[in-house]
Order: sequence, then structure tokens, then C-alpha cells
Amino acid sequence: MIELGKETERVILVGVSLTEQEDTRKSLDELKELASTAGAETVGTVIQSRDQVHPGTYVGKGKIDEIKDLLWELNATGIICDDELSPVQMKNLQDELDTKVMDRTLVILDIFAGRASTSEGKIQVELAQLKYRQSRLTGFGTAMSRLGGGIGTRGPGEKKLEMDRRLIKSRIAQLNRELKDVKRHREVTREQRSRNHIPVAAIVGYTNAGKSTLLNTLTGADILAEDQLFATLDPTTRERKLPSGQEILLTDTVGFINKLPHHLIDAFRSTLEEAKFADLILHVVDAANEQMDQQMYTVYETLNNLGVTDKPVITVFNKQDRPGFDGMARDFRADAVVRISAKTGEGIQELLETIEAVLRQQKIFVENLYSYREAAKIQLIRKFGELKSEEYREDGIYVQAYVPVEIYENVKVSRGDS
Ligand SMILES: Nc1nc2c(ncn2[C@@H]2O[C@H](COP(=O)(O)OP(=O)(O)OP(=O)(O)O)[C@@H](O)[C@H]2O)c(=O)[nH]1
Ligand SMILES: [Mg+2]
Repeated sequence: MIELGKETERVILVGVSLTEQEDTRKSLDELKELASTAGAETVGTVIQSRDQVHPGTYVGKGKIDEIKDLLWELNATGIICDDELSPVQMKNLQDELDTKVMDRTLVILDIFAGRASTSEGKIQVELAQLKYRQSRLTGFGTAMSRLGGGIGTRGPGEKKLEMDRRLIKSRIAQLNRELKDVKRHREVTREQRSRNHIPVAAIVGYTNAGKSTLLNTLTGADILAEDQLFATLDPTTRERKLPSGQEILLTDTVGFINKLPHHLIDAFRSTLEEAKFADLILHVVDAANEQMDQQMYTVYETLNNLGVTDKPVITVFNKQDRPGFDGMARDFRADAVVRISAKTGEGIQELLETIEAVLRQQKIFVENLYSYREAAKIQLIRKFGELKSEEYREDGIYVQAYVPVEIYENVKVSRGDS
């Protein structure tokens, strides 16, 4: 994403440590990775310990002077603050420092803008970016226009972001309308899936945990899996047979990160909600990462925010082949735990068996029109499942029910019979 012909941005990272220094340092390490993914070079870091973030300038007066000196010394072109800045903080910092001021959110939005490839992804990213900008343009005419080029000015698909306030408003309205269509389309796809009765497992996890690698290994899908944050934006769904022969659908989607911007969560809700409509969550964890506990916490928090609270979870401790792999890791929130290497295939068979076992405890929703000759199947549902409704129609018996996975093959409508 580095723009040719332009100098790479040289940034100083700024964090505020409210509790212990350690957390902030780790968070800044991650911010450094984000910055580099967005094409900026980190030339320095500044951490301030405070009881609370300074409401007007994010850091205190003394730190501002220190940053001013550093900017000059390190020949930096801007700063990135580790938290989302309020419009006031952004404006004040710009006035005080007379440099380009960015925050974590802006960088993440910028990365997303570079990654979005489907029209759905592009709409969602642009919407999130414009909403972020909108709040910073209102009343603070210059806050965003001071960005110049580079990070914070890229739109999805190479498009430069429009700066004008009035245009932003009408563009947001238009994007919202487009997003509605996208949502409808997604709902239709989901309905079709649930009508096919194929259970869906959503692969979720912190960014770079190995979600796409896992889907590739499981299904031979050809998704980009790379050692960088947010390699995946758009959901991909593939089929896979379990050892018993039953088929499931696996969906890989955008990864989570600490301090995921709320504009992104809002805009990406329909993508992120893949998990909400799944029968099962595969929670992929990079168990060779020192920050594993914090990352797992962030994933559960994000799932909570999305309203995904009642799904069975299999936690997949990944990267078993790596030296730093924590073989003792536990997850008490999960229904089952498996240790694998998505890369080498180690543990994959056990994972498949575990998916089967967990699904067996689940019920699947079916909605079928049985011919009168198939009435025995309805008996079967009555016996083992949960009959929600039954309607005698001219062309057969229309049934809605929850059935256990073991019998659902037996209650499928016969081909050419319905
Ligand atoms: N050694 C090792 N590396 C792995 C394993 N699984 C994934 N990786 C590597 O980890 C990096 C991230 O993998 P991805 O599959 O792209 O991760 P992701 O969770 O899809 O990440 P995002 O889409 O960016 O959120 C890649 O470099 C993979 O090759 C594993 O089991 N062992
Ligand atoms: Mg991925």
C-alpha cells in the first residue's frame, strides 16, 4: 500500500498507559504492525502513564513538548495515537504539534480500504470511513483536511476519499441504501442454506490466528493466508464432509482485533454476523502468541457485542508446530478444545471428530414439505426432534422442526418426491 513516488510516512506511536506499562507496550507493538501494514514506518514510541486519557489533548502538556522534540529529531512525518481520538483531541493535537495526527482507528480503516475487494466489502469500508470523517469534519473544518496524502486518505479500490461535508452526507445515505440490498442478499443466502439443512460452522478469531489457513487445509479453498493483519475481509464459505459423511459448511471471515473501531463493527455487522447464524463457532487461537489470553478475551468480547452468546464453541489452539506453542492452554468458555497445526495438518482429524461430536448435541432447524407417502418421516421427527409446526396442505405436509443431527439425513425430503 506504499504509494510509489511518495515518501514513506515516518510515524511516532503514542500510547497512554492507564494501568500497567506492559499492556500498553504490547498494544503499541500491535499498532506498529498495523502501521507497517498500512505502509508507514515506525521511528519512535512514546508512552505516558496517566490516571485517564487527557480529554483535550490525549496526552498531557509535558508529553506534547516531548513529542514535538522527537518529531524534529527523528524527522517524523506524523504521529499515531493508540486509541480513537475525539474530534477535539485530534484538532488540538494538530494545532499543538503542527504535524499529521492519526489514530488506531484511522489506520485500521485504511488497511480495510486497501483490502476490500467485493462490492459488499467496499461499501462497508467506505461507509465506516465516511462516518469516522463526518464526525471529525463537523465543526472542525480543518481536522481531516490536514491529513494531506497517505494513511487516512485512501478509499476502497484506489479511490481517493471525498472531503466535502455535504457530499459525505449524501454519499452515506446512498451507501446505507446499498448496504440494505447487500443485507437482503446475505439473508437470502442464509435462508437457502438453512433450507438445505447443512450445518454451518463459523471460523472466528483474532486477526492472524490462522483462520484462512484452517479453511484452506480443511476444504482446499484457495484463500489468501498471510502473515499480516486483516488478510481476510470478505467471508468465504466452503463445504466439507465430516468423517461420518455428513456435510458441513465452513465460513471464514474478517478477524477481530483489540479496540476494533465501532464504525467498522457497525458497517461490517452483516459480515460479522455470520457467526450469529452459525450452528457452531470454531474459535481459532494462535497459541504460539504471547498475547493469546488477551486475544481470546477480545474475541469473546466482540462476539458478545455482536450478540453471539448462545452458540457452542470449539476452541482450536493453532500453530502447534511453532516453538512457542502453549500446550497447557485452556479455555473454560469453550464446549470443547482441540490442538492443531492448520499448516501441517496435525490434529485436523481430531478437530473433525470434535465438530461431529458437538454438532451431534445440536439440533438443526428443518423446514420441509413432505408428500403424504413420507409421513413416516414426520413420525421420526416427533419421536426424536421437536416439531414446531405441521400443516396439512393439498400438496403434502408442511413441517417446521428441530431435529438432532443423527436423524436429519433420515428425514430429508426424497428427491423428486416433493
Ligand atoms: N507455523 C504455523 N503457522 C501458521 C499456522 N496456521 C497459520 N499460520 C500462519 O499464520 C499466518 C496467518 O494465517 P492466516 O490463515 O492468514 O490467518 P487469519 O486468521 O486468516 O488472519 P486474518 O485474515 O489476517 O485475520 C500465516 O503466515 C500462516 O501461514 C500453523 O498451524 N503453524
Ligand atoms: Mg484470513
